[in-house]
Amino acid sequence: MLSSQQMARFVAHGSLRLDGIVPPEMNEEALPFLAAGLPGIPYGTPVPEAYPADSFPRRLLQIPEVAGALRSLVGPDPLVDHHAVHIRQAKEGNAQPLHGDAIIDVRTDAFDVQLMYYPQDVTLEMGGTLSVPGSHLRRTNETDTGRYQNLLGQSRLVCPAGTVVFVHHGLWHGGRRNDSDTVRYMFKIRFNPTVRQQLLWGTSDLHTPAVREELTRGFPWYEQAAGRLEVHNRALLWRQLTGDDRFDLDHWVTRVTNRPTAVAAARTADTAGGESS
Ligand SMILES: O=C(O)CCC(=O)C(=O)O
Ligand SMILES: [Fe+2]
Repeated sequence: MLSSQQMARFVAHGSLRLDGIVPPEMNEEALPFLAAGLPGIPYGTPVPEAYPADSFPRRLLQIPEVAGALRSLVGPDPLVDHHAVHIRQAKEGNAQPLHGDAIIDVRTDAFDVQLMYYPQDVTLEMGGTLSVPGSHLRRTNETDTGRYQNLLGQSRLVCPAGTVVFVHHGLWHGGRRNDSDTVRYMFKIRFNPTVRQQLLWGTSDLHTPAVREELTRGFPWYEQAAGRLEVHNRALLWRQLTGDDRFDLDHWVTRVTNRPTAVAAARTADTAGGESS
C-alpha cells in the first residue's frame, strides 16, 4: 500500500516511480515476450480475463509493490482499458511528440492509471519516456502539447531494469529518440477503476504536514498565475480522494465554491435608514 504522503506526491507530480522492483529473471523473460508482440485486449476487460493465472502480465501485477500501488491508486478489480508494447528502435532518428494519452479529460473525481514497465536498464541515450511533472491536471487535448520542447523541470527517464512507473492518464509524456544501438522496450497497461477512488491507501499519516508539503509543491515550468490553478486542481482531487469536502490549500477551492444559499432577512423601512430617495 502507498502512504498518504506517496499518494499526495502522485497527486502533485502525476506519477509514481518504483525503481528495479521486478526481479531479474522476470526481466529476462520479458524481453522475448514483449518482442513477440501481444494481441490487443477488448476495452474494459477484467484483469483475470485479460491475463490468465501464471501469464507474464499477471505475475507482473502480483509483485507486492506493483499490487500495492495499483490497489492504492485505482482500488480492487480494475479493468484493463488497453495495453501496448512501446518500442523505440535503435538509432531510429526521431522522438514522439509530447502528449497525454487522452482527449481532454479533467475528471476531478476519478482518474485512470497507466503502468509502464521497463525490462532493461534504460540509459539517457536509449529513449526513455520523457514526462513533465505536474502536467496531468491541465486541460489539454492529447498531442496539442507536442509543440512544446524542453520544458524546465521535465524528466527523461533513466532507470534500472525492472522499473515500473505509474502515471495519471493526463500526464504529458512521450518516447524520446533512441540514439543507442539497443532497442528499448516498454510495456504499458492502462487501468480503469471500478470503485470510487477514496481512501484506498495506507492512511495512518493522512493528517501529517508532509501531505500538504507534497500537495503544494511547485514545478519550474509553471507560470506565475496559471501554475496556481494546478494547486487548486490538486485540492479538488484531494477532496475526492479523502472524502473531506472541506479540504483546501490556501482557501482557493473554498472561495471559488462559495455560493451561499441562505437568504438575508428583508430590510424593513426602519432599518433601511440612510438610503435617500
Ligand atoms: O515509448 C514511450 O516511452 C512512450 C510511448 C507512449 O507514450 C505512447 O505511445 O502513448
Ligand atoms: Fe503515450
